[in-house]
This record gives sequence, C-alpha cells and structure tokens, in this order.
Amino acid sequence: MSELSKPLLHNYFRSSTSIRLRAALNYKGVAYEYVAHNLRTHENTRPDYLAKNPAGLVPALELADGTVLTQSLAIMEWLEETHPTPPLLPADPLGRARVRSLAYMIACEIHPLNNLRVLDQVRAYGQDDEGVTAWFQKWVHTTFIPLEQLLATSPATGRYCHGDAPSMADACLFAQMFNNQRFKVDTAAYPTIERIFAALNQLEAFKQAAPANQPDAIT
Ligand SMILES: N[C@@H](CCC(=O)N[C@@H](CS)C(=O)NCC(=O)O)C(=O)O
Repeated sequence: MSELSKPLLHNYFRSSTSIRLRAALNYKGVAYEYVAHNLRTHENTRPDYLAKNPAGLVPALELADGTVLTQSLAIMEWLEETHPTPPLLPADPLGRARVRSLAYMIACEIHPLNNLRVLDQVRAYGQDDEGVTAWFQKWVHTTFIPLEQLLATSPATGRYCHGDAPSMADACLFAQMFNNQRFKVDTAAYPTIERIFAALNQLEAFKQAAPANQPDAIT
C-alpha cells in the first residue's frame, strides 16, 4: 500500500479489539493513520463516526476508496487475504481451525461480556467498582482455565499459541492481557499464557500495538 493510500484506523488506545488489530497491522507491515475515538467520552457515538460505522464500535479500518471495514476478526481475515506475508494463520486447515478456535475463545467468549457498554450496564444494575471487577474477572477465568489447558497440553503450541510464529490467536491473547492488567486479573495460574504473553512482548510489532505506545494514551 502506498503512503497516499494509507488506511485510517479508527481506534482507541486501550480497546483490546483495537490492540489486536494494531498488532496484526504492524506485524504485516501495513502502515495506517491513527484516528483516536475516546470511548470514555463517547466519541465513538458522534454522528460523523456513526455515518461510517453505524455500530459505533472500534476498531474500523477506512480504506482509501471509502470502504469501511468493521469487526476486528473480519478485518484480520481480510488482511490475511490481501497481505498474506507474514501469515497470521498456519497453512494447514486443521492448524487454521485451531488458531481461529483459540482466537474466538477470547474474542467471542470473553470480550463481548466484558465490553465497556456491558460493564456500564452491570454498573447500572447496581454494582459498584468491586462488583464490576468481579464480573470482569469471572468471565476471564471462565475461558482462561480451558485456554491454559488447551495451550499447555497441545504439541501444536510452541513459542506462541501455534508453533513458533505469531498468529491471530496471539493477537487476541496479547490484547486481552492488557485488559486483564487493568482489572487486576491474577494470571499466575496460567503459566503457558503468561509465557506466550512474555514472548509476544519481545516482538516489536506487538510492543508497538500496546496501549502505552499510542498517541491518545493516558496513564
Ligand atoms: N466484535 C467487535 C467488538 C468491537 C467492540 O466492542 N469494541 C469496543 C472496544 S474494545 C467498543 O467499541 N466499545 C464501545 C462501547 O462499549 O461503548 C470487534 O471485534 O471489532
């Protein structure tokens, strides 16, 4: 992609779906313009953004021709098809199914229950900070227990979730770990996940996707 046709990445520094997509874009060497939408002040629900993405969620990737891609996993699949090297999915169908399955455990089982609007609703039902944190932690542990088991016992697991090259599953795991830190999830019982997270943190493409390294980062 030329400098002129750089896509716009609508995102937010600590949104885990944004982190996972930034890691994928960086890993594949796809340059993008960073467009920040502060979720805390509901910038994602402004009419100009809703006109591009009626769901009002981040991330969205706006291409030079005006096409707006949404849903982080769908965008990653599009990236894989348009920028196959380096791959984020293995070559064999069984390997691809395994990577997608690990990615979906995080993206479909944890994230939707712990999204900002869901946490706001849990609070609206009367929970305080402690209650919201307990809710968040519950859904992480519910999936991290089997995720750890799957990763620790499969010979397919390597330095990363699948072999020795990062995959879409790693992008999701990497992003989830930052959310875990914010909500003080104790991950000591998940040594394989912690080991993979440490390995991912050695990769420049992933490190650059971390919340603290974004232009809209606040401490
Ligand atoms: N399944 C979507 C989820 C996108 C999503 O929910 N993003 C969150 C940030 S991680 C968001 O925009 N939340 C806004 C809100 O909850 O109000 C994806 O993977 O892209």
